[in-house]
Amino acid sequence: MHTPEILLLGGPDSGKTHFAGQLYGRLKRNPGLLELRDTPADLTALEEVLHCLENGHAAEHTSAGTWTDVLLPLRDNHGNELDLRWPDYGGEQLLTIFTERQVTEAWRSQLRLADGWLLLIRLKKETTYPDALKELANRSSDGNGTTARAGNWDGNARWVELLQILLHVAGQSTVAHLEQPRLAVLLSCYDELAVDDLLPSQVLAKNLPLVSAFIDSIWKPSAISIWGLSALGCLLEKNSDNENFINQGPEHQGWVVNPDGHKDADLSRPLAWLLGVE
Ligand SMILES: Nc1nc2c(ncn2[C@@H]2O[C@H](COP(=O)(O)OP(=O)(O)OP(=O)(O)O)[C@@H](O)[C@H]2O)c(=O)[nH]1
Ligand SMILES: [Mg+2]
Repeated sequence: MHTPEILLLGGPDSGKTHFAGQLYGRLKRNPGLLELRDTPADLTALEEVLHCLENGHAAEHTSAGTWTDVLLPLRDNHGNELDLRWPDYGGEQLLTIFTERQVTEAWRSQLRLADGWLLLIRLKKETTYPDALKELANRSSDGNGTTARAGNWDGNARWVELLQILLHVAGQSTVAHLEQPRLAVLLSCYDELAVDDLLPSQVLAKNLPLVSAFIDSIWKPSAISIWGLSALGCLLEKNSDNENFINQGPEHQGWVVNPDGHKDADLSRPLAWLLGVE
């Protein structure tokens, strides 16, 4: 049995838990490239999320100290069987790695073992300061406008620094072009963005140009793919009672935008790409 290891990387509020719940609903009730071949052993975490979604509202924030794993017994569209351990955790853990430059043993071994990284970036929540560079070039500083930015990292710098730390811990060099771990970037909550006709890779390059350039310089083109992900298709709050979720079921909500710009209801596609399933 093939048991690939993947690592889900996403900060607080990036959509990890809702993606996990929606992926589970798809694999179970409305499969695409990947489907469940048995009932996973411990379902509590995923069933809870799906239960909230069936009632039309959002699930809880995952508490900072939590780390849970669910073993998903999967079958691909060629009948190959694989077991995938799907992690979920409080997104603050990823921020702590960045702010404290320390990783726990659990994180270290995950980073070293993983064949693929699934990186969730919710662009709407990223803070960048593109005007600051223009200001620097155009006039001498009069002190205005600088206080709000003082001490705040630009999202570009934060992600690049975090990726460098993670690659270092994983034992990967940042001078060779990487083939492993494969990297799927999921621009989460894609429904929140005005993307016009841009491809997901262009949306990343427009919003976080330094992150896009860093990824392109480190990974081999064949080892990266960039997707839009809207696991829910819309925002759900704790007190929502969304009728589409209640009447049609969560397994019919949400979509991805493939790297070629094509919209697809199969939420397992980025995972299938990461696992090498075509
Ligand atoms: N618009 C939109 N909102 C979404 C989507 N997926 C999740 N959300 C919302 O984003 C918020 C955070 O989602 P979570 O899945 O809880 O995020 P998380 O990464 O698990 O966050 P932590 O548990 O804090 O680490 C929730 O309020 C969701 O309703 C989506 O596809 N579109
Ligand atoms: Mg969560």
